Order: sequence, then structure tokens, then C-alpha cells
Amino acid sequence: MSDSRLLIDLRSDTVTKPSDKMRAAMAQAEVGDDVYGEDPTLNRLEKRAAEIFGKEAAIFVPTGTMGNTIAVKLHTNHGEEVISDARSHLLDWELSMMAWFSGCQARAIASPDGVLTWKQIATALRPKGPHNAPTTLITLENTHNMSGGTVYPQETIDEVCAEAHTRGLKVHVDGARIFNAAAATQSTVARITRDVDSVMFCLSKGLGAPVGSLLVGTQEAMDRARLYRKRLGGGMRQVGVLAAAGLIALEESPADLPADHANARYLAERLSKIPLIKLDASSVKTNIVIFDISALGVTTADFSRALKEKGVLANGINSTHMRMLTHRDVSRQECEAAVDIVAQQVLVLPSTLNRPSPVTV
Ligand code: TLP
Repeated sequence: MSDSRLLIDLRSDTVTKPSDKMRAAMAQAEVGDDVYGEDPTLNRLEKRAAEIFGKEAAIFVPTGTMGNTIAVKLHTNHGEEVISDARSHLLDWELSMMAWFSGCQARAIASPDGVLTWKQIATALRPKGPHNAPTTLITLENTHNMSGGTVYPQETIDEVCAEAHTRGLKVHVDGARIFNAAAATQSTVARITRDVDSVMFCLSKGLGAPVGSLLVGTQEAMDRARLYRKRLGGGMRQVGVLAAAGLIALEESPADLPADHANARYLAERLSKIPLIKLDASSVKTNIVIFDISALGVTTADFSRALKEKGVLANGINSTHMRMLTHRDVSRQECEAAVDIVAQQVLVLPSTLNRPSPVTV
């Protein structure tokens, strides 16, 4: 197939392209040098983000990874422990930044749905003592990417914050997809993160901006965050061109997320009916669908290649599980076409890949 063919891209919600409205706003953005704090469009974006989250301040960062990295640094000292769930983005996908930049050790807690309860956290706390690296920070990921976009119950977050704060511990939320969590629970991002010390959220995922994330918290913490951002090479200049698209994403895109969730649920329901694919469709609450293809007798890398040949892009998260994300650049019709292609591939897969049929082995 030629490169110009129409691909249905379900690899991530990071793949969206800026809308015409975003491109126009970027072209016309009023800008200044943000290292001097003089970019009016960026200043507006940071102010709006803080307002929407009900926190004192926010800072724009180029990536979610940088936002999480700075958050860990803000709340810890070298040689301390950070509690995270074992499959969190912070632990598995951010090149050990917790260790590299903050000198902290991760205490990973396994959790099937990515949701950490206070009961689980309490058993992993490390008190100050001659042998322990003390725990100082808890990170929660909402929605939880590698568990299929699962959403924290509000009472779980509230309890974790209350218990953590009575012990002098901080709570950071990796809210790359916190607006998806709000849409799924018909809540607001301000309520969800009311008691947390900081939250990072991405404009560049479901909200559809081309670049950028924000870290939100107290004024004092965000003032320090500015210095860490500069150290990491994130002191940007006329960044208002990005902030202009970000403002549209922040103000307008959250209302569209329920459509992505409905598409994900549609994908999940149809995928779960395909023989040998394992998936509990009722667990899909947001825009991420993860399904087990181990019974097909092929690896996810083989399966991805086969789907790509037919025009569908989707990756494995390991050798047995595929991940598909819905987003604003994929329609219901494209979701229908994608599942049809998956179903056809499952039927022909053993022959196309020259392997015995998984049904007969
Ligand atoms: N997630 C990406 C990949 O890195 C896996 C994706 O395609 O889902 N927190 C969470 C929960 C994320 O899912 C991601 C990106 C990040 C942080 C980091 O954001 P970026 O990519 O902007 O550094």
C-alpha cells in the first residue's frame, strides 16, 4: 500500500492533528518571551488552567513526562520513596526520571485496575528510620492508561489525600487524561483533584492540541516548578503559538470526550464478540480499549503488522495485549471499519502469517 492510503490510527490519542480553528488561532497568537514571563497567550492559558482546576497557579510544560518529572521533584528530596502503582506511566514509560532527576526510589504496588486504595498504600509506607528511605509522595494515575482507561472512584482519591496529608505525605495526580475521568464520572476536574497537591494534565491527548501539558498546584510550588522546568531545558520563548491551540483545547474539547468514550465502548463490545479475543467490554469507561490476543497464537507485533497492511494502526502494550484509543480524529464509521478489519484478520491470520490455526492446535 502507498503511504497516502487512509489509515485508521488507533495507536494513541496523541496522534490528533490541530483543527483549522486551532491553526488559525496559532497563526494569530499574540506572543512574547515566556522566559521573561511576557507571553500574553501563555499567561492566559496558565491562568485559565489554574481557574478550571480551582488551584492557585499552573505552568505550561512541553510534555506530560516533564510535568510529572517536575512534580516528583517538587514534593521530594533525594533518597526518599515514591509510591506508585506498578504499571503507572511514571514508572514504566518515563525513563526512570524519578531516579534520574529527583534521586528517588519507587515503591511499586501491583493493582489489577491501576487504582490504588489507601489500604494498599498504607502497607507500603516506609517510616523514617535508620534503614528506610522514607515515603514522601504518592502518585495516582487517573485515568489509568495501561489498565484500559480506568477511573478512580472519588472517595478513593479523597481518602488517600486525607490519610496522606495527616502523615505529612504529598499526593500528585498524573492526570494526562483527567478530563476523560471527569467526563466518565460526570464530575469536574476541580472536584476530582480538590485535595491533591499537584496535578499534571495533557492538552495533547484527548483534548487534541498539538503540543503541551500543564502542571497545576500552589503558587509557591509552581514558582519552584518554573526553575526546574528551566533546568530541564523547558524554558520556551514565543510559546503563545502553542498556548493558542491549548486554550481552544482546554475550553472546547472536554465537551466532545463523551463521543470518544461511546466509540471506545462500541469498539470494545464488537471486539469482545470476536472469537479468541479476550476483553470485558463493560470495563471500558473512557477512551482506551485493551484486549488480550494470546489465544490467537501470534504476538502483538505480528498482529499490528497484519492490521497495518489493511489500514488500521494499533500497537501492543506487551506481547499479548493490544491497545486501541479513540480520539477526536477517529469517527464512529472508522471504528466500525477498524473492527471489521480486526475480525477479518483474526479469520485469516494463521494463513497470512504461515502459522497453524490457533483453533486446531
Ligand atoms: N502516554 C503515551 C505513551 O507514552 C504511552 C500514550 O500513547 O498513551 N501520563 C500518562 C498517563 C500518559 O499516558 C502519558 C503519555 C504521559 C503521562 C506522558 O505524556 P507525554 O507523552 O506528553 O510525555
